[in-house]
Amino acid sequence: MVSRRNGRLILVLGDQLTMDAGALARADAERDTVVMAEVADETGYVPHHPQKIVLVLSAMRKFAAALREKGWQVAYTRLDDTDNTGSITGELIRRAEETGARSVIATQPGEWRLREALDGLPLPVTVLPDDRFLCPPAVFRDWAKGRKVMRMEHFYRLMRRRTGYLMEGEDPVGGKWNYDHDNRKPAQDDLLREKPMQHEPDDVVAEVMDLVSRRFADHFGAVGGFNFATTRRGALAVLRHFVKYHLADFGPYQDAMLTRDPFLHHALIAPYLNLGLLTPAEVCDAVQEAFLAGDIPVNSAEGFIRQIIGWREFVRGIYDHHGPGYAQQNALGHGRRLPGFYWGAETKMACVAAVVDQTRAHAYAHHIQRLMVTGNFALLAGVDPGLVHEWYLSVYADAYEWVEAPNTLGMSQFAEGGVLGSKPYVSSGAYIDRMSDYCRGCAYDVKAKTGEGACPFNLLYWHFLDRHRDRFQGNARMAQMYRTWDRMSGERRATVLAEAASWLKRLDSGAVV
Ligand code: FAD
Ligand code: DLZ
Ligand code: SF4
Repeated sequence: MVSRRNGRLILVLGDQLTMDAGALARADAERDTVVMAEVADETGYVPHHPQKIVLVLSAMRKFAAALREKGWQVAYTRLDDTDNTGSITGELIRRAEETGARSVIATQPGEWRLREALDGLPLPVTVLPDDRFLCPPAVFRDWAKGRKVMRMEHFYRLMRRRTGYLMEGEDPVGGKWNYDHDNRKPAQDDLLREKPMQHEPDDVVAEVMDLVSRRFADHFGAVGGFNFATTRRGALAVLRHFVKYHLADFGPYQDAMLTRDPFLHHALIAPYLNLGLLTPAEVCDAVQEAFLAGDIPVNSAEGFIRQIIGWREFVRGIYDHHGPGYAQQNALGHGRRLPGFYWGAETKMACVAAVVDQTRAHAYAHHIQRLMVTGNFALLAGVDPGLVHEWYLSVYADAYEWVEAPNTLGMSQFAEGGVLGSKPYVSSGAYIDRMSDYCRGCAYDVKAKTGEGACPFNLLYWHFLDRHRDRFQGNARMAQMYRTWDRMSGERRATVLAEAASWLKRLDSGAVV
């Protein structure tokens, strides 16, 4: 390592792999040293899916090589290096001693945990905003000021106006802000659906796969079947594939679920956006361009752009705005332990089994599977949201706390008490039956509300509403549900609650349910 006494250390974290953003954009290749480090603290804060670790480490190694090709001095630490200190701050201190650099420039880390660690570093650190996001922190702060509840739909309109995506002057294209009314079609088997791109492991990926399968053999999931792009070029190819083959049908089928097709018309780009291999702006540009060329219906283009400039930017703002400790919230006081079937133990619920199986195989499930199957079940059953959070943060290739925690604790588990969503996302089995083919192959009967073989989602739905009556019965959006519950005879309500309680008891006993 060349000594660079007048230079600075430029920290590039595993999810900051963007050439011309943040700290890298302001650094000087002639005198600064880029620090990248594979460290046990990052590979171990949750039991990440092995494919996620392979993805992050392979992408980091290739990004470091690309930086060196451009003339940067990169101090890169591999996980197995004998002098690896095991933490990002430890590696910065070691590299400062080695190079003589006396200060650090960093792009703000996504997670509060690392932001706080950098604050405690015994070196001067300049933390620059992460300018890959489309909404600057000050704009979100202004928008959020004084709001007790924050609704994505309101924020989204601000973002449409700021970015100009799908706008005609001051008005949204086609006259409506949201075309979801035209979406939400159930899935149909479609043998002609284009399959996801294949990414054959090259030498770098193969080496990391070997490392990860040795070191993380006890984690949920296997490295085999790894099928992610690990470079910017590969990520751009995935984006182009999506726009060409799937974007047109994205809107109508985004809520649909099929046992044998985990991907349907989804984009599969979240891992790349979150690593920095793609930027949100270029993704939206590609979608808008296809729309303007006349290839894409407005409901698909709008629905997709909303996910990026709406939901993705919104959850980032919420996470930042809340401050540290977001993941410790538990407004509903739920405390059940996470059932073993989330980690692959047997369950008779075909929907849960299908989502967990594909999660293990691909480190992927789409939004409605996360929200309305595994998330819905955990909420209905009253699982400790901290454990649910840890599961989502572990098992998905796109999972980073800033995006995962608001989705899990805020949207899915109602653990922050309704700041992000006006009502909990709970449903009985009927919703899953309408949107998927899961119920056809299930040991339970989705039509049965009580009795032998009744779908657990049906029982637990009423159990949830009943046990949280004080909190939710005044919520206008839930009034209809309580009216339906109250119209049932006292005897029927007692049967539902007793059967739900006994089902939960079997769950807690470890029986296969
Ligand atoms: P598509 O369905 O094709 O959507 C396109 C893009 O929109 C995604 O790539 C993503 O960047 C963005 N997007 C869509 N919905 C959201 C959302 N709610 N929040 C933020 N961005 C969104 N997304 C993550 O990126 N990381 C996570 O850790 C994560 N955890 C989640 C946990 C739960 C409980 C839930 C309900 C959702 C979570 N999401 C998370 C949001 C969403 O499920 C994923 O972004 C999406 O499934 C990724 O697959 P895709 O790229 O095929 O997305
Ligand atoms: C997710 C992850 C993993 C598995 N490993 C590393 C690593 O070894 N080194 C690194 O710099 N980053 C890694 N990451 C991404 C970080 O966890 C991520 O930067 C923080 O969660 C902040 O968002
Ligand atoms: Fe899931 Fe109930 Fe349908 Fe079975 S019957 S797949 S448990 S919703």
